[in-house]
Amino acid sequence: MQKTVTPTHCPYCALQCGMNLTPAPDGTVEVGERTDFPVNRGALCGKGRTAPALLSSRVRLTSPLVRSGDGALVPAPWDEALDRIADGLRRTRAEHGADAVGVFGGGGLTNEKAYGLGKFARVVLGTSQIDYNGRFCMSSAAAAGTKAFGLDRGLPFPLEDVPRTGCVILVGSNPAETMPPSLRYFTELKENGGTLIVVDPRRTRTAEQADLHLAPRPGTDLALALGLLHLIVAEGRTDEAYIRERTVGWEEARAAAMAHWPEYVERITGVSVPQLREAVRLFCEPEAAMVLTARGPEQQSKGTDTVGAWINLCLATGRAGRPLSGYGCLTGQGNGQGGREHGQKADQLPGYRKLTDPAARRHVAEVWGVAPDSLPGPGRSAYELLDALGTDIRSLLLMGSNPVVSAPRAAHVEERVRALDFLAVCDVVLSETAALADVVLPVTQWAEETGTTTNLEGRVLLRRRAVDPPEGVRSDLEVLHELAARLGGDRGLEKGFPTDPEEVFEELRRASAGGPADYSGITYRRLAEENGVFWPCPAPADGPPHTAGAGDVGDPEDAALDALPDDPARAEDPRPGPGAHPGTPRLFLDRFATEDGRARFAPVSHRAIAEEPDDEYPVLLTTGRVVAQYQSGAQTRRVDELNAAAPGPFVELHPRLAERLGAAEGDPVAVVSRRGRAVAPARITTAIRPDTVFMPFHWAGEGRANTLTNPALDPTSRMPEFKACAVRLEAVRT
Ligand SMILES: Nc1nc2c(c(=O)[nH]1)N[C@H]1C(S)=C(S)[C@@H](COP(=O)(O)OP(=O)(O)OC[C@H]3O[C@@H](n4cnc5c(=O)[nH]c(N)nc54)[C@H](O)[C@@H]3O)O[C@H]1N2
Ligand SMILES: Nc1nc2c(c(=O)[nH]1)N[C@H]1C(S)=C(S)[C@@H](COP(=O)(O)OP(=O)(O)OC[C@H]3O[C@@H](n4cnc5c(=O)[nH]c(N)nc54)[C@H](O)[C@@H]3O)O[C@H]1N2
Ligand code: SF4
Ligand SMILES: [Mo]
Repeated sequence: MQKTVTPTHCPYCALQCGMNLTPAPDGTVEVGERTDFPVNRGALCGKGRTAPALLSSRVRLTSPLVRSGDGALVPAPWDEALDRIADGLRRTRAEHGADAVGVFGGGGLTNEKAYGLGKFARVVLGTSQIDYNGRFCMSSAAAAGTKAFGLDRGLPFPLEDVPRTGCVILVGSNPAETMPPSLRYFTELKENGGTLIVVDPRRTRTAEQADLHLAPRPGTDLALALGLLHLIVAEGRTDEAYIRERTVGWEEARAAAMAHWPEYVERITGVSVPQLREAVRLFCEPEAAMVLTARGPEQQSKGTDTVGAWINLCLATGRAGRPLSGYGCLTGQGNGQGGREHGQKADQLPGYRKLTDPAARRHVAEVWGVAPDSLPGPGRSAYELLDALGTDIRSLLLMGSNPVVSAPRAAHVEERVRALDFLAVCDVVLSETAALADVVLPVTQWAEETGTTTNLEGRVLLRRRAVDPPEGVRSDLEVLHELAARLGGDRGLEKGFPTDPEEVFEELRRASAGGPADYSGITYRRLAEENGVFWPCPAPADGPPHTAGAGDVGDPEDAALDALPDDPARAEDPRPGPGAHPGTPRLFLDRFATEDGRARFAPVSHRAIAEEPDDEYPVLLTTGRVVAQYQSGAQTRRVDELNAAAPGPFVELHPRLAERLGAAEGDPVAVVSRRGRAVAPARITTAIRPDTVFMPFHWAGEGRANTLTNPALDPTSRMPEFKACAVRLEAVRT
């Protein structure tokens, strides 16, 4: 029997590693190395390697479930489940108005799904109340990047540039656990003579690789960046010509930095002045350097200002919009980048357009065949939306998130979810949030459907269907189609919700045309042949084939993937003409995307975290991830091999804290904040600051880290303060 090998991409994180999938006769699916994809060149982490376990009907939903009279979730036919959802949403709209219906999406959804969900909310439901879990992810970096550069794309250059720069400062990022195959870019950097600085309150596996590890107190990265800028000015290491020609706002930013004396910064952050000086030397000596941030500095109630301060370092030293230099954010979810571009965000229309921009409304309304005035305005951000459940928002349609585990102040969020009049969840598995729903719809996932994602580099990719879905499940696109048919009355709205992903992508291309994230020159066929295309990529008719800032297209070896004969992506799509835009691997080389082409310094000063420790809650809690579990754990907690590697929650703490508590390794420890109490075994290590404890957030139940976290929001990005809150520790007598 001939085996069908399908080249596709991992379901999990934003690296979107390439992999080959081969169905075996016994119904299982083999994962093979796909070396032609340049980002991971075949390497996979344990999550990617074991991802086919999720395809097994042993762990997933294969029938719709509805809440029966006695309160249990019971299997039901699709038509009944869809009718119930339509009835639930319709009733809320009739009784409380369109804005009483909420929609919550996810950054793991493909571009087609994210686009469809945003359109469904605005066109079919007519609600402004839509947001998604990406708000909890990279929204502070997105806000700061837009302010500084006029455009937000996670990395403005491909990862292949990293090993060729002189120094990388990795701020609050732990790729050794969160994107293991990307670690080679940093080891190659060091092999090439470059240096790596890691900023993390914990000596992580990533920090162990660093030439210099700075371990600030959680929530003080803003002061740290200001202190470094102070030293850069004091040591005369600024690039005055660059500042003059390519930036605006230096005087104010400089004055703010000069008010942050190194000794003052040492007191706030705990990072010593000699270490600050060493960081400045390593960053400034080479020709080129980069700053990359992830969730550490971003998930703070001042995340936008904090990222702005790190961007200031790049601007003051001429390290942005130049070859092998720049600021980038390491996006998190599989489609964390694309998911934030096509309209599931509260204030956004497809193509990264603003919902408040009249021209954008006209353009998108025309593609959708509706009147611009019929489009609602911006709605609430993710946490604010969840907080309004059961009061202003009475019904919710949720696709691609598990907020009762992953949202801050999770016990409150769970209570708000329970207070809803009606909840519908589309998921692959019965997540903790799905278990609270009135109707659960079982949907197809990555390897069972074709769709596009956009990885952390801004590279749009084709994820191909490799296996048939089990009987009983339908795709998210089919769900939107069916609900549009039921809720659109005689308006024939279901036609606006095609179930074929390529047809949706064709519409997305038109909706994004001319927007900041322009996909109009990208086709499924190009994605298959070129192994991904970097946006912006306008269609030839929309402008000159090469826009300003377009860099080279990358390694010729990386291109031309042999698509398979039965590949749906090889449909009748015409080949891109000779004038086709090559895509934009590198942004800002000639000019930034602001009106005058110059970057903006952020005028920022240090401020405290929203909840400083005090006598009652004297310790800082920070949260994050471990390598073998993913996010709320809804998927990875269902994979045996991953559970064996990371079986449950824990509290990482310093021996000094443990001693004061009288706790030994493995003893249960209660962590108590103003929001609640969680209990998990102690993991004692000198790798963490003595004033800080760390908990991963992958588990529900007693060890749920988000029972404790503080929903204080960043004023611009509306990001909650996942990375710092005040707690006290209690020994648990067993
Ligand atoms: N295994 C695994 N991989 C994943 C995911 C997963 O859940 N599991 N999720 C994916 C997603 S959606 C995302 S967003 C990424 C996240 O990827 P990362 O940002 O790398 O992950 P985190 O563990 O949340 O945070 C990174 C580091 O920030 C540190 N930190 C905590 N507080 C602070 C602080 O105040 N300042 C600084 N500078 N650092 C601080 C933590 O100690 C941690 O080591 O990972 C992606 N990859
Ligand atoms: N304390 C703390 N909390 C955090 C963070 C932190 O660092 N600390 N990080 C935050 C970050 S960065 C993120 S991104 C969030 C993520 O947290 P969540 O939004 O909860 O993310 P997931 O656990 O990935 O949930 C995705 C859900 O969608 C389902 N799913 C997968 N594919 C599909 C699909 O194609 N269609 C549908 N309908 N469903 C699908 C999965 O089974 C799963 O139930 O957590 C945030 N919460
Ligand atoms: S690093 Fe991310 S994309 Fe790559 S295999 Fe692991 S989870 Fe999948
Ligand atoms: Mo994320």
